[in-house]
Amino acid sequence: MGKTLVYKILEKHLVEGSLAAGERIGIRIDQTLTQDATGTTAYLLYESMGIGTVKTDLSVSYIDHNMAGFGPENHNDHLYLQTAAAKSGAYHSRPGNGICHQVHLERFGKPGATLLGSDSHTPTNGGIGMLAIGAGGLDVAVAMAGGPFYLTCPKVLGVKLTGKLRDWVAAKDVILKLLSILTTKGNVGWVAEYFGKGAENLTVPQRATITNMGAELGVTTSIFPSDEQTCKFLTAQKRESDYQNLSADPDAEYDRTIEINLSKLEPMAACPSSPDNIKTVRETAGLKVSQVVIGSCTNSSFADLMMVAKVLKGRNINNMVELAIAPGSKEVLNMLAENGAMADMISAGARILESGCGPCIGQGLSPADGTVSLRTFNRNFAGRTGTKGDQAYLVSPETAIASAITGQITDPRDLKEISGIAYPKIKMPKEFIINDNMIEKPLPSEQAAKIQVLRSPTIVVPEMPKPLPDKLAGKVLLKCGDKITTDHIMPAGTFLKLRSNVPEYSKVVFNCFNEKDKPTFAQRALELKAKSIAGMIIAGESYGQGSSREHAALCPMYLGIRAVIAKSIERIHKANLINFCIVPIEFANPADYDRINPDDELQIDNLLETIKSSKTIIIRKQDGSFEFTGKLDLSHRDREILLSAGLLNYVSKQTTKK
Ligand code: MIC
Ligand code: SF4
Repeated sequence: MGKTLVYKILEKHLVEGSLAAGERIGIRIDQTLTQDATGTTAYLLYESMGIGTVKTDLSVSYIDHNMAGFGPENHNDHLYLQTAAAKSGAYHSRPGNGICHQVHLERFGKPGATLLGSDSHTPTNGGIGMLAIGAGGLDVAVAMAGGPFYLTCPKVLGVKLTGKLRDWVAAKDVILKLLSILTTKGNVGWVAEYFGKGAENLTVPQRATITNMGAELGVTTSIFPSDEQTCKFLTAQKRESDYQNLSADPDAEYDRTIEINLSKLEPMAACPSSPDNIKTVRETAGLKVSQVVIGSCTNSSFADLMMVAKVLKGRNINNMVELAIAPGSKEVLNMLAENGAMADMISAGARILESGCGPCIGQGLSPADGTVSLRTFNRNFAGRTGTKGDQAYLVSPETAIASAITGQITDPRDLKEISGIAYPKIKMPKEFIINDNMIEKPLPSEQAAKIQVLRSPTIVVPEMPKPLPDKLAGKVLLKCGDKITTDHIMPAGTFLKLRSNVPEYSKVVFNCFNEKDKPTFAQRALELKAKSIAGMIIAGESYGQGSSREHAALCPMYLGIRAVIAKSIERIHKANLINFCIVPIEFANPADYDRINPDDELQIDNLLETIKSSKTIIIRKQDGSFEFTGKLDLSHRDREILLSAGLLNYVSKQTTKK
């Protein structure tokens, strides 16, 4: 039987375990990326390992999330990361240089290599044929130190693309279509591998839009073959030497195959408030729009923004719409500035934002109350825009710009009829303007060793977990429903700047569930912690969806949370819980969820022995009224990490042993 591309790359990088779906495996990581919102903890933890120079082929520290600079925190983080990266022999992409995934695709992504990034959209680089995986910062720090990355050997979903996208139908519509089929839950343990004639027709940035939003499916990663398109892109980036031809064997067998005919697709929209709440744009057409934001790591490439500029040229945006555009990288911004496209956007009334995450992570541009905001982003979780009760729709740049002109959700295929606008075909440039002056290169080691790391008091080394007790007496601090995202657990927006200060940031854990004039989740948790009672969380399906932010484990750990009992837990979040010594338990019988209430006092006996060897765990109510069974779906290594009081302790134990 022929091999899938995923398995070919895994095989080349395997350092532990055997390549069979469901087995726990360890793989060598060639490249890592961190961004500032997860990077400060990653580098603090990396520093505490005392490794010195990174052991990967290359590691890049990016600044793209926390850039607004209200107060000194952001700039403090930037200086810390720049000096910590220099000291560690890593590259550093300075603020303004662009969004990590876009810049990585342009300047570093390499077909056939592995990339581990402390951001859930790291699979964007699957668009260039990398095996690119998102993880918590601590896992990335371990990879920087030369440690393998451990994962469940995935099942491979073959996505066969046939046909060709029609005018005004975009790569975004492909992934929104797939989200309508697969939804955001139930895809843990899978990788999506794209192939077929339809895939050949897509450019690397189009492919990257698709692999980017694989994160919303919850798959481990997504990947495209490396072919002529990849070669063209790398050549235009003056990196043709990084090219190699890679694809699945013609007789490769997939665990499941889905076929999408690109010729039959139409513009789609993810409606509030989940990326899988999909309708066709036609179905939502006519809804009044007040804000349109184009950008994010999903849709801010040169071709995306050139198309937008061409539509805007010589026109005005609707007078009731605010249009903001954030180019994905300095490279894109430079190209648009040089060829005049930027002037066309500005003249039409667009507000140009700097190259960074910006509104995608709630850093400004929150929409007005009760209004519709159209975004080319990848996430529209409730409140992520910074407005309570927001109505954010996720669409392609084509749909976004059509709607910015008409003032209502508009199928871009209707633009010709409405405004006489013909589809602007955009050709990929033969050469991009390359200027890496905002990327600091690693220094020779003697110079690196002399760097003084600048760490201001707003950057606090996080406390590490205490060992688990053998008898865990706890209380249910929160019972929540299905699809609780890491944005629910650890809000970003105005709180994002607290990322480097766990005691401060912890005050807003589960902030969306806090009620006015009542003690907050954090206050209740700390009260229990003071009495040495463990906090516990009960949740429904797909707990911890969304981002890789390990603060969604680190901050609850700081507040004394020791167990999460859920119907199911998403991959990255589950790993983060284990890394910070919170026991992830899944209900053996999901109906037991209904029998537990907030404030119930629960107890687990023989916890340590159970973690050591058992696949199930008994949890009982302390009043003796009821007991139920949980599943412990953990690898041997996961168990060791929990028993060692977290990943950092585990790693230092391993190093001492050696
Ligand atoms: C996101 O899109 O939610 C983020 C912000 O990029 C996160 C990382 C973070 O929370 O810092 C992600 O996707 O992992
Ligand atoms: Fe940044 Fe948004 Fe992409 Fe996250 S999803 S990396 S916040 S642009």
